[in-house]
Amino acid sequence: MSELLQILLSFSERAGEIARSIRREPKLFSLLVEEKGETEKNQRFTHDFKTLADVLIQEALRHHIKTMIPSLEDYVQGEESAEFTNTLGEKITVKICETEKETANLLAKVLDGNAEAAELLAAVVHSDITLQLETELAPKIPELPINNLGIWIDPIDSTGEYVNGKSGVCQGKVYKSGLPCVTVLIGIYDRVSGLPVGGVVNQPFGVFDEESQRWRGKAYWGVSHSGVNVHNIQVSSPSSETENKVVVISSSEGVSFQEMLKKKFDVVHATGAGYKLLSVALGHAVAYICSKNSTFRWDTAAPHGILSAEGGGVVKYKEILKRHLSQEPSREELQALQVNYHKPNTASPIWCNEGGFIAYRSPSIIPVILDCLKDT
Ligand code: 2IP
Ligand code: CA
Repeated sequence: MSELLQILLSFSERAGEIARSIRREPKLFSLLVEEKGETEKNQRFTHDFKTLADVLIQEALRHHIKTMIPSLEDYVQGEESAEFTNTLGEKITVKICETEKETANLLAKVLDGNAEAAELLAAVVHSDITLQLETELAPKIPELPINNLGIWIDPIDSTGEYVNGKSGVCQGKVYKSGLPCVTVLIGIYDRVSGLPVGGVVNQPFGVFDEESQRWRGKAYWGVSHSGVNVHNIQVSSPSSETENKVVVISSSEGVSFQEMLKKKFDVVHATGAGYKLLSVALGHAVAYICSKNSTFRWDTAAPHGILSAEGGGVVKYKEILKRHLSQEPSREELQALQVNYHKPNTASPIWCNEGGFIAYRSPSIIPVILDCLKDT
């Protein structure tokens, strides 16, 4: 049983609850959204949003790790900067304080003195929400070497869908957009090899409960360490790899790339890098292909950990294309092409997934994809 995984799983649920409670109160929600600073802007978005929920979740994890596993504190990296500007133009560094009261006072500054909202948020951040690992799986999880590990967090992936708040549109089993595409991503990697060791993906808006008229979360995890793979994913149909022809991609991919894939696959545009990776892990799609520099290590680390535990992975797209492989690559070949999490790129943006990637559950799909794309 891994104490770290238990801590991160519980934390992901707390993060999900922070995300849900902010959305539940529309007045609070509108207060919390501010436009991202120019320098932080994602290449493709004209309007990208940083929410206080994002920053709060990230800093709450940092605080939590510091308390529970102090030796890991310096190895938690995330997407967001902790700086938040309120409507008075004051820059405030969001952090979780020792007491709920102190956190509420700090948040009140961010919220232009709205004490009620600040108290509500501080209460969720300091609440003790837990989510237990499945009792039948917990004993199978290997102990992880804490001193060699690093953590990547994307507190809220698919911020656009989080802000829009629509319930979502499905194509087959894949949501193309909407709140189910929002994920909290916490990935664990080995600081020496850079390879994923495990991950937790929490979908704060996984299911809408008609009776309570509230969203409930879903949490997925996987661990792959020293030859032991454990995960809580239940793939509905084991033969889906051959029947399923769905490949998920970003709507920002070029037309000719999409046309090539359509020769062999049903191409579905879905929002959220984390969600597309989760769709592959769940067997709702056979692969997620990203041909550009449009994602970051914090987007892929957590689901990469789950895919590894399932025997799949996330390989570098441009590099695998260059290999002209006509057969299923060997385990070693695939291992050498996995996206890593410890080395920044030499050019900016330093943590983007340079050259794109292919995420898969089953290595047998790789030659089929490469055959489709051989003329790119
Ligand atoms: C985004 C988000 C976008 C994704 C982009 C990510 O992260 O996942 O949806 O674009 O690559 O960086 P697309 O949906 O077109 O794949 P965030 O929402 O955290 O900025
Ligand atoms: Ca993201």
